[in-house]
Amino acid sequence: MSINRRVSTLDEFTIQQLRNFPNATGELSNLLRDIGLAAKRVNVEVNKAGLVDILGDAGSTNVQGEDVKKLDVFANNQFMGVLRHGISCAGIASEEFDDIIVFNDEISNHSKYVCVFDPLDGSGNIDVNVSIGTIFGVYRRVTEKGKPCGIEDFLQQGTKLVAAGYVIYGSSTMMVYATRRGTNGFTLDPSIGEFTLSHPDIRCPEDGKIYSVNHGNFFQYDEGVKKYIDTCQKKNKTNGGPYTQRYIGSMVSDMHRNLLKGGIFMYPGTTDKPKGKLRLLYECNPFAFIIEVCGGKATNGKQRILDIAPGALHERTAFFGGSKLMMEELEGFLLKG
Ligand code: P6P
Repeated sequence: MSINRRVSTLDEFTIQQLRNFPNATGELSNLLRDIGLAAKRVNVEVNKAGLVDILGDAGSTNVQGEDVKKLDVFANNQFMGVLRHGISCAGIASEEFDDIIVFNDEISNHSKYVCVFDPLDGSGNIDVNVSIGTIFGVYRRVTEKGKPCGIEDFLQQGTKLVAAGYVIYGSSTMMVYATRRGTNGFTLDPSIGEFTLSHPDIRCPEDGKIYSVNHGNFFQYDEGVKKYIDTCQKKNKTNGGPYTQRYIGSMVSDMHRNLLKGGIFMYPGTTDKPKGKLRLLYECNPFAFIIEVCGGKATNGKQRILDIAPGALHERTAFFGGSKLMMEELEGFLLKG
């Protein structure tokens, strides 16, 4: 008997969510649809990135005489543009800007949410055709509605996130987002130009056999991290292995694979960079939120990522996140040191 599975587009899904919660204002659904729209526009340009010679390199003008923007600047402008002209967002914090961007118009000042973005994470991989992604988080503003948003709206702990997600521009383009009610993945169907529900209710397997870390920094890691990596390499059929090491150098890609298949992703602090490389607000908090909604764990090695009180927009943190049992084994090594 064929299963008549109704395919939901992102718009249909978010509207259905709204129907399920009649008290909702619809602002979050609108915001997520806005992000989906911007993602589709970014996807078009990312897919052309290999044609730089024809389209012109960033900073040049292309055959149409248009200024060619760096892709991450282009991506940033797309996400900022849809949110500025939407009804749900009072302002954004982005990797591309030193300070917050306050939209400060009558409608935006009455909006309920603010967003944090890494508009195009891993953009250094574009010229070698490796998957890259957008990472975002959504907070309910804490400043008074009717007035412009402020820095305090953005320096909230990750536990205050209302939603978080990412877009992966890979072999297919997917948008994955989590709310407290669950995590769902939508694959872009080019035939209709819509994100369609392809991965309902994503759960991170409790255990896994994939560990992701940059081995190039191995000798700069703390002893506990080195001992855990050493243990991963020694896993075999008799002790829960063998493990495989997978590290693409694109957080969205590494995290997406580990989320679906089970695994652990690590960007530890090093002697050169004790707080690591990844940014708390718009890389680590969104993924920590998604991982926890999916049943996994995420810490900085000492503290739950979502509990960290941000002190600055672009502060960095060490990041360990993934399958619950793998994280608990790692934590044992970190405790011993
Ligand atoms: P490294 C990309 O530049 C990024 O911010 C993440 O997407 C990725 O996980 C990490 O840096 C890779 O850093 O130092 O291992 O090249």
